[in-house]
Amino acid sequence: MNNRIVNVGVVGTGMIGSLHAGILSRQTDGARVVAVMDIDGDRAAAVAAECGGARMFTDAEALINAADVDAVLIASPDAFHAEAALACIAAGKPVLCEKPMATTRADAERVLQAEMAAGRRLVQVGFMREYDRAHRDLLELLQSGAIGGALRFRGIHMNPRRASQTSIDTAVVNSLIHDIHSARFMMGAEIADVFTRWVPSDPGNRRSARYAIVHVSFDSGAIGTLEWSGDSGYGYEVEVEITGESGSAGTTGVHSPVLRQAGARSQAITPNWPDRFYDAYVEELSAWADSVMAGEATGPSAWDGYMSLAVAEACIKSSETGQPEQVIAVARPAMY
Ligand code: ISE
Repeated sequence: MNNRIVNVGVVGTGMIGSLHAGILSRQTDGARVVAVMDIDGDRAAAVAAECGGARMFTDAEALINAADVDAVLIASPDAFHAEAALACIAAGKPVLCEKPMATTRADAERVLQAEMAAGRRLVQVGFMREYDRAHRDLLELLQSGAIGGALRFRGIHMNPRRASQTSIDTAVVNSLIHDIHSARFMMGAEIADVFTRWVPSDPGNRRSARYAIVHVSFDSGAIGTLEWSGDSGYGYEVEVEITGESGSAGTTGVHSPVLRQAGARSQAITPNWPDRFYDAYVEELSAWADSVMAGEATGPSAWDGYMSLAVAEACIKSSETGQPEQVIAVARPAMY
């Protein structure tokens, strides 16, 4: 790495990969995109051109091991995240791995163990809500003691209708995993057990998911709910509300101006997550570039990636057994 700018390789140039590549090229002072990988050559070529002529690869390992790539951003489909993260650790390269870090607890544990064997943090997981102004302000308020100890977490995560039917397993691992992480970082506690209830989107397919509520208990004694919709019918919204011993505090999901007109009071709602969290992605990427430059990963860690999958696995088990389920996880290693 020359010591002024981080040369990034982007694995996966779909919706989130191209969003990251655009922000890294245009809005992140300390980074530039020098390589992109996708099995879809046209998509890779379009993103490479937008990044000012990045090199194109069709093989993730080749990009990860390329000598001119200092750090890697993994934005391929979820099932490929763990192997790519392991290849980055083996190459000793810092990596921002989109969530989920893996699709199973066992694979997440492989990434965790590999990073521990490397002896230093290389992995940051893309839980971008940690960089969202509304979430940061709320966390600061909680930490100031303004509402006393937290008793209850409520997460609300409304998605517009998804392109294809989502199973409860995918809803948890791909989407509700954000709320699992939010609950952990906002409450400063681990989730100990979960109970999943949901409404199928297709009455003929019990495991399809339209709306889910997961009840959680924390190891601090607090309780909570994670509410998720795969078809809100109105747009995209994420909110957090925390009840404390002496008050309650929450984010507002909607930031647009209040419009009073023609006998109505209204506020526009963002259509989907790239609009709602754009600023958070910009913050996340610039913090990541700074951390790569400083030589030490910061932000959501491989431990967060692992724990979120341990909770996700318990949520899926609960959906199968119809009972509350304990979260099974290794003890938190000293490195985290
Ligand atoms: C997507 O992958 C994201 O990460 C979004 O933040 C989330 O809201 C959406 O449900 C996911 O599919």
